[in-house]
Amino acid sequence: MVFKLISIFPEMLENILSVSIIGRAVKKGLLEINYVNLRDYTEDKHKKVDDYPFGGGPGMLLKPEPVFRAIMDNKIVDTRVIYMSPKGKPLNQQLVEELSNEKDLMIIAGHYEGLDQRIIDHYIDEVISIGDYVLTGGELPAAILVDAVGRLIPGVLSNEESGMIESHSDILLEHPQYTRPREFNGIEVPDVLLSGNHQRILKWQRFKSLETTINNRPDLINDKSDLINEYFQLKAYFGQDIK
Ligand code: 4G0
Repeated sequence: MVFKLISIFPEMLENILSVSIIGRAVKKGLLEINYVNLRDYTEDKHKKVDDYPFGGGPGMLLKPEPVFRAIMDNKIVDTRVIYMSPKGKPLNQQLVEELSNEKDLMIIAGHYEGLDQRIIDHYIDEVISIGDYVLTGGELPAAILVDAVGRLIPGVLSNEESGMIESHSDILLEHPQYTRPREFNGIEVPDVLLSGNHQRILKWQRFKSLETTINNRPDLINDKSDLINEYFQLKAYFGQDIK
């Protein structure tokens, strides 16, 4: 899979994406990431990329011509062109999975108040938001998209790491996990996990998944009365334990 990232700060993206799991995948040749500097597509001597909005208002916009040239110079027939903006459709694991089936993704990282609408309407396939907050630029959102999509490409995660594929696409959040030592700063690992009773461990993990989801993401569970009933049953069952 090839990613083409268009930005006025390509070094920022390269710094993030050349280390850790994605960096390793690039070195292995499983992914290719092309960093495109938008300023290379200006034609004036000041390399100007931004301008004031018609009609007034705060902030600046990216001028359309350099963005257009950068897109046209780097896109091939089946490139899917994505623009990161807080006004986009929310990114979720389902969209990430869909994008992981593409062979060529171009991601435009906007700045200032964004892009001229003519570029969005005519040359962008998809506007995507990583969440309901505003950042100083689209570079971090672009890096997040590359990470989320990249880790689904076969071979990118090791056998150990790929146990974690899906997790957020199913209904419940994951249960808490513990590793050695058994006692840390006087805090014990829950007894049930050391019991060797596999049935009981699975039951406790199910209880904790339900508890975490109800507390942190009630929207994932809303009007699923069967799950709420199951939670209270398990809470009563584990509640009578001596700690
Ligand atoms: C386009 C994406 C880009 C428009 C980009 C800002 C958050 C996200 C940018 C704006 C970004 C996100 C209208 C302020 C650059 N911030 N949530 N900043 N406006 O995905």
